[in-house]
Amino acid sequence: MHDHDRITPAPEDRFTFGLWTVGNPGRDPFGEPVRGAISPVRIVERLAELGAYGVNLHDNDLVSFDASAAERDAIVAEFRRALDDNGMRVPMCTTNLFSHPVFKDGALTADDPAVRAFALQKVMRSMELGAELGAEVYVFWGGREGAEADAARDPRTWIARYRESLDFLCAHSKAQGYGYRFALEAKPNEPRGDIYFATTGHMLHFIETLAHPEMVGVNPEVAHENLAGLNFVHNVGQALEAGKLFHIDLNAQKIGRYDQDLRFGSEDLKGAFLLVRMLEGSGGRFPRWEGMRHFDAHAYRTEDEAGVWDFAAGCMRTYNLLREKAHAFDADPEVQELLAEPRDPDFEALLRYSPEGAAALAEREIDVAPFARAGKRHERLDQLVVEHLLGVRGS
Ligand code: GLT
Ligand code: MN
Ligand code: MN
Repeated sequence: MHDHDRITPAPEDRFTFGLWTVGNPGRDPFGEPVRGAISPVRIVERLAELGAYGVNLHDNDLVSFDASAAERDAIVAEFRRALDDNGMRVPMCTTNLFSHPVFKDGALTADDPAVRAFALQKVMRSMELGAELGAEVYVFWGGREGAEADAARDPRTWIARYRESLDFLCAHSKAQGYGYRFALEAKPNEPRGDIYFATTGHMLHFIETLAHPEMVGVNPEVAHENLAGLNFVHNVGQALEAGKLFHIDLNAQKIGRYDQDLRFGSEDLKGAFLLVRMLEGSGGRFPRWEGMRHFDAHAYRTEDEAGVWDFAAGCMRTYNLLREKAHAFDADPEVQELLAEPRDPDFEALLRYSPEGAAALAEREIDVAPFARAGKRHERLDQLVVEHLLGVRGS
């Protein structure tokens, strides 16, 4: 296969974008939109041309908040046609529980039972829309589930409310036969001063307290874990190890800034490389992750529509370039040598617990001096990452 074929995005790469990502008009807290809205039908057509697999959406990315039932049906039918005509799918759907003023102090965790009931009803309708479009993953990002004034409610209160809501919605999905897998997306702050369940790690624990934990996993986002100052590869790795990586939001972020949602790989190229290497199962120690490679990012505010498509193509090309770099890195004999795991059957046997083994280990003399002395050659290993990325090694 030619390099060109491995890098040019194709549906088998499983790239998806949110309607809200390429559709982002460049509004920010200080400035008006800089580009016009791009219709969902046009987004489907252009992304298909660029080699994407599908598009994901919030209910209100497609159907406006106050659309009538008849308007909704017409919009969905037109969108469905565009998907079919362009061979595009909708693998993930979610609910906008953050734009309308009714959600200003939370949706599923709001104090007023009527607001919580409205939020549940909105999710139920949106789940129905997603099911109609073939979505299999349902994302929950609690953008307004948070606080500025923490005196307003005790953490145990919002935790219990969020649990009750998710238990309700899991039961509803089962009863309707939607077959959804729910993916919880964490973020520490923005738009609230603090958002509840700040990180993917918080979500992983909370999931185990639900009535249907097997239905629920996580949707980590590069920028969000970065906002919390955390190591994204470690957090995604923990989710993978737990069998809980149901979805992923790929983008880029400069440390210490607002939530930037930048083009994938445009910052922290080494972090992006290590992430792609892990997701692709490069080196064969662990399997390739089979989920969607979803981009939750948007073009710079300096761009017009042409720049939006440059942005989208860039996300996908960079992912594929990093995938090829990862395979070349793991095929490099020097890398393989540096990564060879030390074997010592005698000590390995002592690591498996048995009462006799523990007694034997307690008595065993271990000469630690050679291990204390030996360097790990991580300087060389990390330099090899840099040399592969800069193209002076590998293909
Ligand atoms: C919003 C947010 C994202 C979430 C989306 C899903 S919407 O753009 O910033 O991180 O993934 O609700
Ligand atoms: Mn996201
Ligand atoms: Mn974000």
